[in-house]
Amino acid sequence: MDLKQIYEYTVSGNAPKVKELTQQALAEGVSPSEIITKYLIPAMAEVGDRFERNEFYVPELLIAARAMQGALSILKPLLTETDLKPAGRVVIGTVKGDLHDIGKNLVSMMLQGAGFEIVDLGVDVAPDKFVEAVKENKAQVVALSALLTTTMPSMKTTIDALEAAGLRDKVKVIIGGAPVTQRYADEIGADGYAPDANSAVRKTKELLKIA
Ligand code: B1M
Repeated sequence: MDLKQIYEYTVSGNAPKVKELTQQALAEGVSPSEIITKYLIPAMAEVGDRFERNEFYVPELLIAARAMQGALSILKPLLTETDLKPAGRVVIGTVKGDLHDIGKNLVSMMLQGAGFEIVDLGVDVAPDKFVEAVKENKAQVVALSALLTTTMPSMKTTIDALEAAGLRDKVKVIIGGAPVTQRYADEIGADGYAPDANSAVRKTKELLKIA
């Protein structure tokens, strides 16, 4: 099969076709992570570029995102199949005011795939919700995602809330999302920054000193 079609049908937002081709690719032995990193992620990047060039508008974004989510719903259980003891517990969420969740879901899935136990708080998560979840779940890592420059400050507010709750030295904070940079992570006192889902796994392992 021509795997590039997964990319093309994701860009054009044909959810049934993307699902069908994903299943076909799996049947032919293509790995779930290859489908995600080589076809689905680049397709959404292309959709983003077209949006920026005013070639795509919100409806096109939504149907492309839905096509990608459809494929991810098939791939997710396969990525998380592991008999290993969890490598650690990660609380993840998109920060307050921000509703973007595709990247966050990918990071979450990749971390699950790498053996981490995930507590996903969803989108628009207030700092006190992160604090509560860290306490309740005794998490080792908090992973914060933001896609809007206007919601990035909520990452700092969340770190401040962890500090105020006396939890800051008990959890590592990793941040990411399209507008986020290493420089911003340093500025707000996060422990780590990752530009994409794969490096989020690498960074989390590095922070927890897992080989
Ligand atoms: Co929005 N949006 N959006 N949007 N949207 C952006 C982010 C934008 C850059 C588009 C643009 O103008 N060029 C722009 C932000 C501008 C800015 O702040 N500088 C923008 C805007 C303005 C808005 C609205 C305000 C539009 C409006 O209503 N006027 C609105 C805001 C709503 C809100 O959140 N309150 C809005 C709404 C939406 C939709 C609902 C239509 C939809 C989201 C659907 C959903 O998420 N369920 C949407 C989309 C799809 C996008 C773009 C096109 C694509 C985002 C995406 O899913 N990318 C985006 C343009 C772009 O990014 N080029 C845009 C694919 C995804 C795989 O990548 O999320 O970057 P990404 O995640 C990557 C990495 O960043 C990283 O790993 C991921 C995988 O590699 N990563 C992490 C992410 N989180 C991480 C956490 C980590 C580590 C790595 O550690 C914890």
